[in-house]
Amino acid sequence: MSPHTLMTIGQQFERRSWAEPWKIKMVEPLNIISREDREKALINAGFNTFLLRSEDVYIDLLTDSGTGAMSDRQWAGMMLGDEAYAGSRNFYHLEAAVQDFYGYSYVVPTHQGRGAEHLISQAAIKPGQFVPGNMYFTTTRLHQELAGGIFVDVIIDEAHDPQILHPFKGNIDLEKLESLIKREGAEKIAYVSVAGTVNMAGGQPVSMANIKALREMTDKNGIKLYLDATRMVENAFFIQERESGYADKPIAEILKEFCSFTDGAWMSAKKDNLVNIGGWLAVNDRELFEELRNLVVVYEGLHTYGGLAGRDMEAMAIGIAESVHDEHIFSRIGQVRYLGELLTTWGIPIVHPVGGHAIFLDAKAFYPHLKQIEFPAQTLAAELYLDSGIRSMERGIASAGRNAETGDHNYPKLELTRLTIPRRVYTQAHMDVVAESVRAAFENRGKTRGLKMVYEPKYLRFFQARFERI
Ligand code: PLI
Repeated sequence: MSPHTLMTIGQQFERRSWAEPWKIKMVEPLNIISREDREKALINAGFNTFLLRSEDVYIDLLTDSGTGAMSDRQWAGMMLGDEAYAGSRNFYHLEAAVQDFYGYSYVVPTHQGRGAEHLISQAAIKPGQFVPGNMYFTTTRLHQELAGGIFVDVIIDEAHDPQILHPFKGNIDLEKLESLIKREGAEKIAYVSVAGTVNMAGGQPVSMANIKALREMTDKNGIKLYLDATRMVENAFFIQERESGYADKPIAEILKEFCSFTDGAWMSAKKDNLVNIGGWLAVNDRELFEELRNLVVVYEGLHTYGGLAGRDMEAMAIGIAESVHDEHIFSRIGQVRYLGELLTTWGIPIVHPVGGHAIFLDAKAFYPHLKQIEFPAQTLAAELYLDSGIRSMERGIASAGRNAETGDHNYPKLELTRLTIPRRVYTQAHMDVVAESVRAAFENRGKTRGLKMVYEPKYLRFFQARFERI
């Protein structure tokens, strides 16, 4: 990795320090309950942070999904909701924003990302086809499997190692993809599923060179290439920072260039697009669009609202435009990096390089005495909550679920606890508090016992599974 990639945001702006490009207009008080009450709340929640009540949480780093703060302009846009069943003017604003900033021709709104994943999976996968992707994401893979697809991980090997410093750890390994195409035949590949950034790898980006090469390979074989654009603006930041030729290009330009190499995208607008609810699906193929537009009325709502209120679509259209401001994305990733740098200074094992949306604690390195089946990452999430009321999320064996064919646990190489930073919500002082809590859990690590799973639902088990202390 070049030294350039390690520059702080402040250095990029050639000033000593940097600050958020906004000021706070409204505040929401935080609640902190006693350690004794946290112990009770954790037991009631079956040691699963998804089952905690938010009023029992102090700093909520469960997810960056739908937890961001909207701007005054977005809130003003909410008042302009056109709540017509059909043809809402806010839909046309959203459509224009996706076309302008992402460059796709046809847009279908959905209630959130998984609604869009459902539609594209149903429309583009025939049972028994393979869906190669750059590491799995929980809901994405499940919808691909429910449509009869077989997910194949073709991310570069470096992505599975928390310590390797590779500037684009989200890249697809072209040799792995080529050998899958050769082995199975191009007609057995539904499409290539590429996510920028890669959530489960630590928010790691894909390079422009990689997407260009992917486009060439898929074109040569007549295969479609679809993008999970959920955090693609953050991906564009890393291209600007790390890839030669992009340092002087605005984020908006990089985003559009990247998307131009793909045939379409699905979006959880709850992340990059700065809204509390919403999603969309966009493609360039008219025929596929007709099919998606027909499917959306079955599962989400009419094709001009897709399960959303008009006001939600207005906020999304405005959020899209705000999300590509260079200052916004610098400070967003800068805050994540600030937390990462603190933890690294204190010798706490995290995934490197620090990615776009979260710090991923390496729970295997944290608790070397725990076997993976003792749920080290789930344990660490529980310990952090106990220590300070901070809520994080398991991204390890519980999230990885079971093998669709054998029913065995999947044992991912990465066993991580995610501290996910909501956009425009917390200050650097909150990050200090979080870092100190992680340090306390780290100092206590030798005494920590693991967990056993005592309840396991069939789908996406990490959301609702229950655990007990061993
Ligand atoms: O939560 P949804 O249904 O709006 O979006 C699903 C989804 C799709 N792709 C990616 C990369 C995601 O990260 C994602 C949702 N992520 C969540 C909820 C998270 O906490 O990371």
